[in-house]
Amino acid sequence: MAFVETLIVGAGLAGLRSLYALREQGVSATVLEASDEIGGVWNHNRYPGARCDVESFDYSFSFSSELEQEWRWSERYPTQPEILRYINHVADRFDLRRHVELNARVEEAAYDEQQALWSVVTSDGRRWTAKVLMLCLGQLSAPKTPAYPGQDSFAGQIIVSATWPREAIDFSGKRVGIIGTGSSGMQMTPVIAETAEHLTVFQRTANYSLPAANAPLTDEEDARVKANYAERREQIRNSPSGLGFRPGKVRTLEVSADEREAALEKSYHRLGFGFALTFPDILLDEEANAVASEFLRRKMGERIADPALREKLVPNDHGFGTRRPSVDGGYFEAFARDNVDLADIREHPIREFTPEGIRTDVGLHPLDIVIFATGFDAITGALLKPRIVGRDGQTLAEKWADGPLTQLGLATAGFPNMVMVAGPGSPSVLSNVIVSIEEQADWYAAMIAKLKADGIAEFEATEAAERAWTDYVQQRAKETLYMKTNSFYNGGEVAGKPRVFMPYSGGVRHYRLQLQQCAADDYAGFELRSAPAAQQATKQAEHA
Ligand code: NA7
Repeated sequence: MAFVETLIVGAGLAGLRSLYALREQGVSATVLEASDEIGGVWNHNRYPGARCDVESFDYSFSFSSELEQEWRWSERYPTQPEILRYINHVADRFDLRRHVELNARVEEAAYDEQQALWSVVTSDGRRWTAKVLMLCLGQLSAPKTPAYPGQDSFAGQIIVSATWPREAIDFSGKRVGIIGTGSSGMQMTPVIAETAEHLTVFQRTANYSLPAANAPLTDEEDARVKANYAERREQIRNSPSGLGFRPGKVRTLEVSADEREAALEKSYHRLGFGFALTFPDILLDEEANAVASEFLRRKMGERIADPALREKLVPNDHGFGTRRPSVDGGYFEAFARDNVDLADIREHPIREFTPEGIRTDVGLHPLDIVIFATGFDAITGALLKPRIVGRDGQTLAEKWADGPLTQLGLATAGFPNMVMVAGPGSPSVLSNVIVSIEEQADWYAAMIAKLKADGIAEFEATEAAERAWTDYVQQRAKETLYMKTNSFYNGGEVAGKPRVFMPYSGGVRHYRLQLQQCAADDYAGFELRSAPAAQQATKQAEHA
C-alpha cells in the first residue's frame, strides 16, 4: 500500500494542473487515472469534428510564460487532437507523467477517522493511502446513454461520442444515425456528412448555435497575442465567464432597435459565446433574452433554405443561453446536402432498435452505425461514480441525495481532507473551465501546504457554511434565466436527478475574491483540527 500526501483522481486538465500546483508547494502527490492515457475528456471525446468552443489562446494554462510562448496553436478554436497534444506536451515539459498511475480506476475511497487518512482502492485491487483526496473527475465526463428496446439486437455498430474508439471509423458507404444535437452532435454532423453514404440526425431538442468563425491562426496573430499574453490573461480572469468578454454596459431595451440590431450583428460575427454579453441582461431578463433569441433564430433560419426544415431546426421552446448553446462549423448547412436528413424524435419518438436500424412511429431508418451523442450526467455524475465514504460511513451519494452541498464549491461536510476541482458550487461549466481549474488548483495547493506547515491533521467544511453557500448559489441562479428550462446546469438532463442549480453563476472574478477572502479569514467555513476529530472524541471519552 503506497502512501502519498495528496491523491488526485483524474489526469485531465484539472488533475495535471493540480499536480503541478502541489509540487510547486512541496506537497507530494500521485494522480490515479482510469484510462491508459492522460487527457481526461480530451482523451475520450475523439469523435470527428471534436473541438473546444473556447479560443485556443484562452483554453490553455497560464502558469508558465515559457509554455505560453513556445506552444503554437494552429487554429482559432482548437481541435481535440491538438488539445490532447498540448496536454501531453505539458505533462512532458513539466515532468508530470512520473507521478501519474495509468489504468488505475478508483472504485472506492474511504476515510479512516482515527488516522485522518483516505484509503483508496482501484478496480484491479491496488491500494493507496493519502492525507488529502482531490477529485478532478471532470464536469461533462460521465456519459449518459439511452437504452432503447431492442438496442442489443441492432446488427450494426453503436458508438458513444464521449468514449469514441481510438481506431479511425470509416463512414464511407455507411448509413449513419446520430442521436443528440448538443455541441457534440452539432460538431460531428458536418464532418461525418462528408463521407457517410447517408446521415440521419435524430433531434429531440433543437439547439441555439452560432457560427464558429474558425480560422487558421496567422503568425502575426500569434505574435500579437504572445506580446501581450499577461494582459490578456488578466482580462480573462476578470471577465464573468473567463472568456475575456466584458458585458455591454447598456441594457437591451435602453437602445433603439437599430442600435440593438447593429450591436447583436457585430458580436454575432466576432464573439462566439461572447454574444451572450452583447448586453448585460441577455441571461437575466426575459424581454432582453427574447430579443437576443429572436435575433439568433433569424440568423439560424437564414442558414437553412428549406422552410419545413427551418421550422424544426430552429429552437422555439427555450431562450438563448438558458441551456448550453453551441458554436458550430457548418451544422445547419449540412442539412442542405442530399445525403443528410433530420428525424424529429420529439414529434415521432424512437420506438425501438431492430437489427436493421431505428424504428420511429413513422417507419424504419435503416442504419449501419448509430452514434449516441446524448450528453452526460453533468457536474455530479463523475464525482458520484466511485463509492466515496466519509465520516460515520456516509457515502457522498447519500450526502448529496437532494443535490450537491459544498462550502464555496471546494469541499463538503462529513468528508474531511477531501476537495474537488471545478465541481458543483464553483463556476465550473459556466466558465472557461481552465480559468476555474487554475484558480482552485493554486488555492488548494497553498492551503494544503499551509495546513501541513501548521500541523493541521484535518480540515472539514462546516455544515453551516455549505448550507449558506449552496443557498447563495441558488439565489444567484434565480437572478438569471437558468432555471427557466431543463438543462445539465440544473439536473434536468437526467430523469430523477435533483433539480437544483449546480454551478456558481456569479462569475470567475467574484468567485476568486470569495476564495481569497476565505483564506484571509483563516479558511472561514472550515474546521481546522490539530488532531482528527475522532481521536479527540476518544480522548474526551477516556477523561470523562
Ligand atoms: P449535451 O449538450 O448534453 O447534448 C446532448 C444531446 O443529446 C441533446 O440534444 C439531448 O436532447 C440529446 N439526448 C439525450 N438523451 C437523449 C435520448 N434519450 N434520446 C434522444 N436524444 C437525447 O451534450 P453534448 O455532448 O452534445 O455537449 C456537451 C458539451 O458541451 C461538452 O462536450 C462541452 O464541449 C460542452 P435533449 O436536449 O435532452 O432533449
